[in-house]
Amino acid sequence: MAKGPVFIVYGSIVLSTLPVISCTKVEKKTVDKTKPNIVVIYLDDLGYGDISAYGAIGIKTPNIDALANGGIRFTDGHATSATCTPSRYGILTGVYPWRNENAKILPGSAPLIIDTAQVTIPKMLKKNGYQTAVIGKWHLGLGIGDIDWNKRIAPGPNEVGFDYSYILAATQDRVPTVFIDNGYVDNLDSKDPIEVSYERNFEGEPTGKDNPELLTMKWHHGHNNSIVNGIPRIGFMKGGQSARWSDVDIAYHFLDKAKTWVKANKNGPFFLYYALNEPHVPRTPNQRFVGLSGMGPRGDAILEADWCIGEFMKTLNEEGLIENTLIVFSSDNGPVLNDGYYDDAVEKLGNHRPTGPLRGGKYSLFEAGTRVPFVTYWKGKIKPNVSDAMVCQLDLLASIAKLVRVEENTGDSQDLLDVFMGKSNKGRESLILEATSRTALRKGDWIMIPPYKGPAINKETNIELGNSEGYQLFNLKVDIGQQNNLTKSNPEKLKEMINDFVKIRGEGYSKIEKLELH
Ligand code: NG6
Ligand code: CA
Repeated sequence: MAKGPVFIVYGSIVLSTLPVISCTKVEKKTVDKTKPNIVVIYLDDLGYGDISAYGAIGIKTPNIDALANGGIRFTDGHATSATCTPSRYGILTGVYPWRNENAKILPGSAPLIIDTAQVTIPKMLKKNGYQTAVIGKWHLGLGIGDIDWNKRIAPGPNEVGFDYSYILAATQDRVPTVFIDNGYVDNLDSKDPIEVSYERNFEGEPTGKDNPELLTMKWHHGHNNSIVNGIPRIGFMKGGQSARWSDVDIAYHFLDKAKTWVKANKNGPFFLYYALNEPHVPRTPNQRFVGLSGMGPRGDAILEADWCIGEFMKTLNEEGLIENTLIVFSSDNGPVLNDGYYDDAVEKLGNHRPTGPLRGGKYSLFEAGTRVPFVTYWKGKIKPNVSDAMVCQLDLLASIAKLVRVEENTGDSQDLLDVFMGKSNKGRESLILEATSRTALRKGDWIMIPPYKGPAINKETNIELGNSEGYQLFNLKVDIGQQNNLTKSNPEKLKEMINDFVKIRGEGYSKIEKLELH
């Protein structure tokens, strides 16, 4: 929380033109220019083609566009993974998620997967005088197993560097459907304790599977356990009635918390990880946004998130923080339409292409799995531009360390501060991409996907996963849609890519079946 008095801050030029008023004491706060505020705005399952600044035609996202067009719009920016938990692990720790075998999509009751001794962006910044907060979706586990949701839940975000945490534990479709405020379930009535299980139902509690008559949203695959607000979820819960969230108010609630926290910490420096839940399932836009996109709840949820970002930016502006705040905007993985509920995402899509020109989607090793909207914005400091440099969310840790002049690196995270600031176009040379524990190598314009067993297309989500019996090699410069497998015509390149891949992946590669190269 804010400490000390609130000072009026004048830039030196303005100050020198001010008339000297003898009896008014003007206190000048020295703004530490080496310590700007940093805000990461992180969406959930937003695709490369989902916002107008990235080419969407059927949907208008003016507030995200303002960031993208007023900052650097990266065309080759990546999440570390094609699903949530590993990407969030990567962005906060600067470590490849495939190094941590627990960095997989987690149930709501899973233990914390970040080691409390590990470096994280908030921890590094906190040590250097920052106030730090996470508001929104967590999905990195809590506690050490067997959580009692009626007591303080720890370790969690507060134990890995966040001074303040206001989160939903996992996902909107997983229990417990409650907010957690600095480790305590918010609004919990001790006379109605909350119980959670991912193994079995609590006696007498209705489920999506057995009680379809109670549902306001129908499940398509998975999502047939406990029912909260008419929506069937993953996992079982009981009690905690007063603490249960209202699905249609989640976006507002997090926005409100984010604005309040920024105002209370405006004297900075601060780091806010604002992790919106949209457009992840179940898509429950507030009434104000229902029907606005013409694409059903998925499109409406994107418009709602865009509006929240606009409101949040207004707060930064009103508080005079906009010129001293670096904003990073991105998404945790690529898009999916049918992720387990009937919500018209497929039926009402029209001409909209959530993946833009890319192949695959969430869960996929093809580009649309990890290539996501990625923007850096800093009014007055970053000149608007478009960058084709390859960058990854993994690189924020080392780059932010450089920005605030501290020595910190993890080996995996690369210092790309100049690229993020628009001073250089030299991004990463190579990057390991991950999707549901499978990995591939990106190097320059090339991507090599090793052979993986498993279906080519997931029948439920209808997404091409990137599995194939043989190696796949694409040159993205001429084939962004990954249509031409060049393994046969470029055996030398393939060999080089396999060698580099094995060098980085090490023993993890043993899981992959090596096929003969012809
Ligand atoms: C999957 C869920 C999906 C979503 C995903 C996590 C089923 C059938 N599917 O297991 O709906 O919750 O996990 O998404 O249950 S993520 O964006 O948090 O990675
Ligand atoms: Ca996600």
